[in-house]
Amino acid sequence: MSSSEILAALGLSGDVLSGGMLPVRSPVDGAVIAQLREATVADAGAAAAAAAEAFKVWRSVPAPRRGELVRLLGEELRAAKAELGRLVSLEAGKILQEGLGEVQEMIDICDFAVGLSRQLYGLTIASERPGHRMMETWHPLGPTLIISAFNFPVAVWSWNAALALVCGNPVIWKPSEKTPLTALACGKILEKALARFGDAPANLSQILIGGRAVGEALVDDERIALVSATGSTRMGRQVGPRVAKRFGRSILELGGNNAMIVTPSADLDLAVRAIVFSAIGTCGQRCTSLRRLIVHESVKDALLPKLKAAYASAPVGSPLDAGTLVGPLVDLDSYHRMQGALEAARAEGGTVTGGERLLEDRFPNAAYIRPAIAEMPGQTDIVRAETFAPILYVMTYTDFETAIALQNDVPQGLSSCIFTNDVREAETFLSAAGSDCGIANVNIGPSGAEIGGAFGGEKETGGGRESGSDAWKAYMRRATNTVNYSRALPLAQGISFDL
Ligand code: UN1
Repeated sequence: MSSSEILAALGLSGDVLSGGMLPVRSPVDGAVIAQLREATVADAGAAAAAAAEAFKVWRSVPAPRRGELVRLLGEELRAAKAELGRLVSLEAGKILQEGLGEVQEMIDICDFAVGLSRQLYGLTIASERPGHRMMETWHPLGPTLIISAFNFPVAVWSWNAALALVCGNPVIWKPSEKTPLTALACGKILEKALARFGDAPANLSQILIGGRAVGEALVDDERIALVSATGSTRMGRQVGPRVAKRFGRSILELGGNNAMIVTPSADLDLAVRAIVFSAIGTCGQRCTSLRRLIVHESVKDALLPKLKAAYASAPVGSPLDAGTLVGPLVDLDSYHRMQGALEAARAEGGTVTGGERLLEDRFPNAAYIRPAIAEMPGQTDIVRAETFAPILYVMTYTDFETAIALQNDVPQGLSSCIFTNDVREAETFLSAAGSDCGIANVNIGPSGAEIGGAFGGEKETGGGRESGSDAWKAYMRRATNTVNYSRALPLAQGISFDL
């Protein structure tokens, strides 16, 4: 299937794809597959105003009815899974299996959100006053801006959109400039669901393709109640304070520098499989990708040769070809950043295996690389930085406390894991004195989280939580209500205030 056939199958063709100033390049071969028109700052203001209007209607639609829209979205996504998965591959460069997995993640969150739409419950709380009842009510918050990154171009939108929509909030989506086509395709899919739904307000969902100026205008707009931004820590450092300045709310999903501790009792075969998937899957471009391996010195010699053999034999190639496990980096800039990091690793005393460019003859404008392993003398500066590429830094430890200290001694705090069959080590890792990350796993890798749990992390990862558990609460405002059904007016704290 050619790129135009995939796009046409998703309802994208003609004028929408040409005539603009924003070139969309496929990481598969670097070819320009569309030339899109970008939104302006004025468009951003108009979108915020339209979302505010839509909110006035949508907030009063009963939540289970709002859930019906998301149920229909889930149905349309099921119908479009093959094509959308393929477009994700084409536009983001991840292998088809992972493109399809990403669409499945969208379907899963829709299912979750539909159930949630019949819950969204608050508490009743014991009142200290006779004849009084206290309770919490959760109300829609307001227009929600979703800023998403290229690496999960559609799933991250759906985590936010599915929850925001059932919670009663209109959504505006500013996708990565590297992956606007998948966003437009999702827009078409949602349009189908909206048509079947029937009476949703206009502009319940809007997509703005644009750069920084458009993003900034939306981030600063007081009509946007919630900004959910996924991307680099650098981006979050700008977005977070700007939203806070106007007392808006934000959910930040920023960098990760995820580690695995491999202990002497670990099942090494299991560990190797988990390392390979989480370190080289998505070509190391997940925010949950494994970047640091903290291995007990007694097992390093058993583990590393197995790992190096797996790295050497992992098929690198077009993500659309069956059998490929490692697709390209998103672009050549990423390739250069990866080389810079490997140079720094060498300068800091590391020994690097892999990392070289591949398939340059066939794909001169694309960035295929052999994933790299860098054996480091310790947790040096480059190890503490997130490089969005498949570089696995390997360090050793002798005592368990040092392993946990190394795990935590980075600025980021997204995901982490331990491979051990020792219950004391496992529980210590999960305890208050263990991993400081938002995600901490035992005997599975740090990436590939299910949607049922809250997703996000601490420190420079930004502190936000999306997806499952009670992450929905960030999309709603809480009201505490006290109702007096007595004929008296007792005051709290026993205060007497009689005239
Ligand atoms: C991301 O990389 O931005 O846990 C999200 C995972 C996926 C989501 C990653 N479910 O790896």
